[in-house]
Amino acid sequence: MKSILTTILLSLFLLAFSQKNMTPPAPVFPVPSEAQLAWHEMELNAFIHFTTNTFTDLEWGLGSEKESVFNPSGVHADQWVSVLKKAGFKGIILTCKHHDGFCLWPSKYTEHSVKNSPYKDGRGDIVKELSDECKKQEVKFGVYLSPWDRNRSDYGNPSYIEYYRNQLKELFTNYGSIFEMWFDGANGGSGYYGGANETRNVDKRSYYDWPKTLDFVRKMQPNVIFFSDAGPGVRWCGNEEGHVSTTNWNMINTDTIYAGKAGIETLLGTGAEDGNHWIPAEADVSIRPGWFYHEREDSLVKTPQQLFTIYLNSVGRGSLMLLNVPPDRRGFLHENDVKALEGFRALLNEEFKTDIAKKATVKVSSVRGNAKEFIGANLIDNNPDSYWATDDKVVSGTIELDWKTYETVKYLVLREYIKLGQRVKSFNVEVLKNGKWEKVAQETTIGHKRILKFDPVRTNKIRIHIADSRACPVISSVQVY
Ligand code: FUL
Repeated sequence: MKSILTTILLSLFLLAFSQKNMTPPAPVFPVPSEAQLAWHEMELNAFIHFTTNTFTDLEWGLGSEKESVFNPSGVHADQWVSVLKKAGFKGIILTCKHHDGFCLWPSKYTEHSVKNSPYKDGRGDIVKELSDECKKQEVKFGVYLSPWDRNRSDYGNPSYIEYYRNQLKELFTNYGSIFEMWFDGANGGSGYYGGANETRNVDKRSYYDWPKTLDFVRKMQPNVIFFSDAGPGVRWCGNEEGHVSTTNWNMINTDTIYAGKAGIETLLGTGAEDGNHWIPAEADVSIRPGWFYHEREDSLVKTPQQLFTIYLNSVGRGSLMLLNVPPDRRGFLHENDVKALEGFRALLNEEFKTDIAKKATVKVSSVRGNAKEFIGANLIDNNPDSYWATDDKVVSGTIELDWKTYETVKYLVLREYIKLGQRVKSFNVEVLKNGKWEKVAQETTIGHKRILKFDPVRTNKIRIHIADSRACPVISSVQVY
């Protein structure tokens, strides 16, 4: 009887003990919102730059262009979406209004729009055509509405802000769900301004009254992600070449930055380990030298290899690649751009074809509470919701993958479980070569995804050593190609 009682007590004690250790790691703040998590998962988004510039061969229209210059022989939004979707892009952001102020939808607040152009005899609405097509082909739709408007006579006055908000209302109530809203930091300077032809500079910090404008939009669509230099949804990465820093924190201190502030490019690329808000970097880049279509750039379309390098330097550093592919005057994505995108997709498929981590034996230095919820095998189980974690006080650790035979290793892909915050500060990678461990990488952050490319190496063991972390490391996956 006594021994039964002892057994029961012991079991209860063990149960309580193991329950305690099964507790998942507490989040390290700040953490991403649901909408930001969904944004991270997209990885590849496309930009469409299309306006009067496509026909005047400019990059920044003055705002004085006649509506009649906007004259595409067609608008083949079905082709834009199908080409981009096939290449793996999950969302498309359209320049509904660029700096020239010309609107691709028939806004009732201005005459400077498609409604006064020859396109469909003024009955066209390109925002509708593209958003409908996105819905049909299940690609997310986003909008770019330039805060700077070189056409408006009242740009610089309070009434322009009301105009801008009225336009946001049109976009956010008439075209279905919008996943991202792009607020370009470029604003203020010379322009037509309703015939004034002068230079106008606004106080970028206060003129737009962003908090109020964003609240206004959130009331219409609460899940929208706001892009601007400084967020608050996602931040600019500090350059337009499609790369973020190798150290890339998803956090940044919002009290030190604002949209349009000069000299913050480096900070935007790295983020800040002690940042008080989760505002990940988005890497915007064009497939051509310019953002708008120019025939003279037909031979300058980036090659699949260049696009792949951009992918490694953006997505592969925990960021998102926002690639601009501008339609031409026929309203098509040009054949050269389509070919480059097909080549890019083929390269991605080829380089990341077989994940050899799946057939490896995983050894880890320690497991949180020795609980099966947090074991090393979770790293290769293809389940984004499972992860390997250590005990709270353990902020370093090792993951080793062993294969039965020699393999050629070219890429290592790591992911942190960012729902609980970004943690890893420093790690290195070694491979076993001729019986000796050889260091092939010394790196800092991981984040949503980190892809390391090596000179192909033959090995049967790879070891990832996390040297330091803001709290116990929480790693959701390891892939090897
Ligand atoms: C910049 C703009 O000035 C370019 O024309 C383009 O729209 C790019 C995405 O953002 O700031």
